[in-house]
Amino acid sequence: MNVIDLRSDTITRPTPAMREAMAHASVGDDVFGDDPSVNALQERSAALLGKEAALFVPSGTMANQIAIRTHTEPGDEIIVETGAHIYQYEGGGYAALAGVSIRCVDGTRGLLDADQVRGGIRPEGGLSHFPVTKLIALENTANRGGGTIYSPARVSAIAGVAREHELRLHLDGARVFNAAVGLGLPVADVVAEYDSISFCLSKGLGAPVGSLLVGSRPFIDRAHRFRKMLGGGMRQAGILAAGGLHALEHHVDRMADDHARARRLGAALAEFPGVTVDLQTVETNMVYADLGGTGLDADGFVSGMADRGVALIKVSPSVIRVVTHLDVDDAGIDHAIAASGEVLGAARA
Ligand code: TLP
Repeated sequence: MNVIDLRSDTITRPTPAMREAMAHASVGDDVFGDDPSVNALQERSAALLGKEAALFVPSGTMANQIAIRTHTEPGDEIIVETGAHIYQYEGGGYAALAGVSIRCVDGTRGLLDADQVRGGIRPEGGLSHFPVTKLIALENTANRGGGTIYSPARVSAIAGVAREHELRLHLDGARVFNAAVGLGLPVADVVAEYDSISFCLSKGLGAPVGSLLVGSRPFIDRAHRFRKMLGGGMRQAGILAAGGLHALEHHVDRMADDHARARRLGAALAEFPGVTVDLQTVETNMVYADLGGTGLDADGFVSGMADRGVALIKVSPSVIRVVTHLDVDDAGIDHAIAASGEVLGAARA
């Protein structure tokens, strides 16, 4: 059976044209700084984002962890929204690798506002009792928020608070190109206020491996040392970088199709009795649906869909997530909608 895989946008396989670009990539030893394809990808990424420099790393998790380590010292504290990938899904790396604590702040639909951020900043002084707030890390798009987008105005207000308190501002931009396409803005405008940005080639952009950490030249120079420390120096990584360069060239604008498909799927799911979808959160390529009123839990729905050739994931006992991407087309979405109807209909019968 040809499975419609909606578990994540990380599951895409390289297209024939991407494989061609990768097969012919010029390579060298990147630990010596000698890989022309890695160097080209780093330069292209920095230029696209309007920053001085970039560093190619194996994963989004490593990019975030290097950023945290580079911006902080052990005993510092960082502020994130409670659903943030950095807090929920990176194995506690902030504590283990950087020795920092996290202050989680509840936002709305995964997004913080300036007042919420201000409320999370530790007072200065205080008889040395408090950890030192050093970094604010936002996520755009916000995965657990539903793939929601920060407006530039909201980011500017938060950046103002950061400046007021001399804090650094990092973006977990695993899906920042989805945000840029969703906003209809150049990605440089979306990231202008941040001191550092991580973004992933291996999600909506459809490359097989790799992420970039982007920022000022001194920041990236320091980050380079931590990449080595974590074992992220990858030698002839130009084969991977070539896939990334191809993705930046050919796979950005097409994300609008993924967003339209997610909206169509979200609207269809919301029509089924007992299913709740907050359609305001469906701004990019994700849909979270609560099956609370259907008589079926998330496990039951996931397994019924698997029987019909549709893969998706459970995120809580009653909530499932679907993600659209390069490897799913309109017919795949039609099939997923029809399969949902069958599974939910069978549960009611
Ligand atoms: N997200 C994955 C899972 O780990 C949850 C997914 O399927 O969505 N930041 C954000 C916002 C992410 O969503 C992810 C991956 C990462 C960072 C980490 O990227 P990788 O998997 O490359 O380490």
